[in-house]
Amino acid sequence: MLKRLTAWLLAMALLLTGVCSFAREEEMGYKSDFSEGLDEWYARSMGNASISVTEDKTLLTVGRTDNWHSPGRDFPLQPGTTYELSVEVRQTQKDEARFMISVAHTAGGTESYENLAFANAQKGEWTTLTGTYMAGPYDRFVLYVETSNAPDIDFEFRNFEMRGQMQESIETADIPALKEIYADLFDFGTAVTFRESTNRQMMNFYASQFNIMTPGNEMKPDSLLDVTTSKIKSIKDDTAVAVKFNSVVPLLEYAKNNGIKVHGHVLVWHNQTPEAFFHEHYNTSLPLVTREVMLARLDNYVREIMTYLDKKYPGVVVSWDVVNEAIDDNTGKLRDSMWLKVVGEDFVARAFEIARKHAPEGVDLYYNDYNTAIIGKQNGIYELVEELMAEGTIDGYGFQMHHDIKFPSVQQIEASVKRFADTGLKLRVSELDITIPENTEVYLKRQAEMYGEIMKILIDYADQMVAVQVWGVTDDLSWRASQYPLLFDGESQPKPAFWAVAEAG
Ligand code: 9MR
Repeated sequence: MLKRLTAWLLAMALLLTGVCSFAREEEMGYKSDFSEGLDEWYARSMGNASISVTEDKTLLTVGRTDNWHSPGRDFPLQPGTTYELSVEVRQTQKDEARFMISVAHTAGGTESYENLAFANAQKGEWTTLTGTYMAGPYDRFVLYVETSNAPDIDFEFRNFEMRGQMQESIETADIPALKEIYADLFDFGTAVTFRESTNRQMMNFYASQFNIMTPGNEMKPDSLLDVTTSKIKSIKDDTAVAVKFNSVVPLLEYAKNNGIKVHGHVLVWHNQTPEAFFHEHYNTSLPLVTREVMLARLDNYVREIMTYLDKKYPGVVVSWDVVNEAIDDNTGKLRDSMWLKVVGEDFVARAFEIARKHAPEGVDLYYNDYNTAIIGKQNGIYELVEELMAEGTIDGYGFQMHHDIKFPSVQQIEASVKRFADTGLKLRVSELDITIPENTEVYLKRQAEMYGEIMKILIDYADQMVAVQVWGVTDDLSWRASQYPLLFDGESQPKPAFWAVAEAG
């Protein structure tokens, strides 16, 4: 306690003395300059063709026999950032030839391609190609200039330009860290989306506050299930499943390299799950698969995910929402969903059984839901959780806690936390945010009070509370941005809510 108080006082002192800044903005650009040589351009996929710099300081490519025989250059592009590209090309052998700027990008060792800018170059005329490219989730980018209908012409280019607007600037006060304030009680975390996960400055800011992160969308079935490859695999075996991780890799990499824990969200959900998952040969025009095929697919899906994560990111993903939001708001029974339709009433139980079978030891499995504070729904969730406890497959319950300053009441929240704590399960708050109608001083104060009151309740249950996570960091990037629900404002400055959470700890 004394240690925490000292840290707090130190942090307050720092607050008075300075600010630290996280650069969110940086013009990044490149313009080719062949005055000293090839400027790191090289002959890529070139057969016997070759490149050289001409007396006029242009880059000349000769001896081509295929459209993709082209000069290329590596660019350290930042996934999530948009780049403007342009180049001037000239050829003297055909009346007209079509040119493209393309990118060869690599993820997990596999190279793939996109064509980004196009123009037809008339014989002997310098022609400009322009285009834009938003860098995807890849770890290597080679930009190159190729043709699409003139495999054997020589050509030259000059003024290859690339401009990107990297990251907006973050200046935030030097404030105490929630992850440190709460270190003796539970992990403190946030949700992070792909765009944020590819912005190093933003991630450094987040990591200064939080020690556990949930991908906001990037571990949901519509991100992880590779429908195209699954379809191909299903020709031989309709239970086969292919998965892909490209949109969550930036977060996993950051987490692995910076000692951040990741909470997996979510294996089974009625939302953000491709309809094709439930159909024969992953083809929505064909009938639904049988229960047996669906369970075998789920088994393969979960195994593939757990195996990949355990191999590439051992210990990083510490827990999973196995099933999310299965209970209907009005009836308190299972909601209508494809899972219910295809697998049947026990789909939640089967999902936990499968997850338990494949999860590495020590990975905690949660059922996650919202509106737990509302009694009808709470009863439904409670019954479901009890069934899972009877099967011994569940480790904990996750309260989403998407609240508003008017609803639910703090008493309702407390009663629901107590009820689930009495089960003896582990608990977590997975998606905390509190909306307000307007961004005014009065509402910000009320919001701060509610955050503080909720934190006091959660602290009372710290023995079972494993983690508390807000659903996003700054109001402008929240899923409910128009209702300012988070701890930091759109300028990344701590709000009264932040101070209330910090003070409660
Ligand atoms: O934050 C997520 C948002 O970006 C998506 O558009 C939305 C679509 O389903 O899902 C949001 O996350 C939800 C989470 O997965 C489950 N609980 C409710 C969250 C907010 O809608």
